[in-house]
Amino acid sequence: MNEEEIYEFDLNGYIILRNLIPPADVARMNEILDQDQAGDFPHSFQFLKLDPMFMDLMAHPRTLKVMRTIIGDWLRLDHSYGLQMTNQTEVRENLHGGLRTDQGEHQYQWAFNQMWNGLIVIMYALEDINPGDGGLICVPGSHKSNLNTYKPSVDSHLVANPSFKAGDMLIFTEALVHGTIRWKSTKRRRALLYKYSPGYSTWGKSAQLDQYLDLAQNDLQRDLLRPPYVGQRTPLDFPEA
Ligand SMILES: O=C(O)CCC(=O)C(=O)O
Repeated sequence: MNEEEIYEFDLNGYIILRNLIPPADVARMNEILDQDQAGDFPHSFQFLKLDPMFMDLMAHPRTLKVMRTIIGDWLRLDHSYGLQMTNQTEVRENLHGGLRTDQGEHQYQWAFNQMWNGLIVIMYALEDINPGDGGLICVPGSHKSNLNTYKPSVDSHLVANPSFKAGDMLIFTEALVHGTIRWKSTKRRRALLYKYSPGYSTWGKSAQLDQYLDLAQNDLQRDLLRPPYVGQRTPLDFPEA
């Protein structure tokens, strides 16, 4: 991340980076998901096992470069899932997360001239999200809020509904107050979420990652699937971005 990007992430608790997934790959991923869902349209779904391209995305060199700045050299995949909605999808509109919620795991701190984070979300859009479409909402800057007993209402002027295009990624810290509102567009929402943790911690049950080990195609992918530990942990061998 360059200084401008770090400034933006520090200021807001999230940032959008453009053109991560080429259009042909977005189309192929949508095809694979449509085929797998066979006419159903679950709000949340699993996808990592469906095709090697999803494992490749987990280890995307540009993504890992950004994660290195945000989390550090010792990082791991925590869990992944997809989200999709239509304007018929029932949602409990909400804001959740925030600094030191979830047993203190969601963290955001600067020390020794670098940021320190807990669970980080990468949300890749597989369909465009236009202004006012709904879906993900957040309170920019709330990852540094000093009042953890208060959350604004979902329609507060403090709440943003970021828009970004298919193939772009939005990165946010779970220390950011965020949530979901109803999807309003006549087109569907679909996004892939990959969540990364520091190498020493886990949010999900880390044994759930074992099922993906056989699908890992190289040491980098295997290293991303390691359970959390500290002693003798080696940093990732980061690829050229
Ligand atoms: O994108 C959404 O609708 C909500 C995502 C969310 O709450 C999360 O990733 O923790």
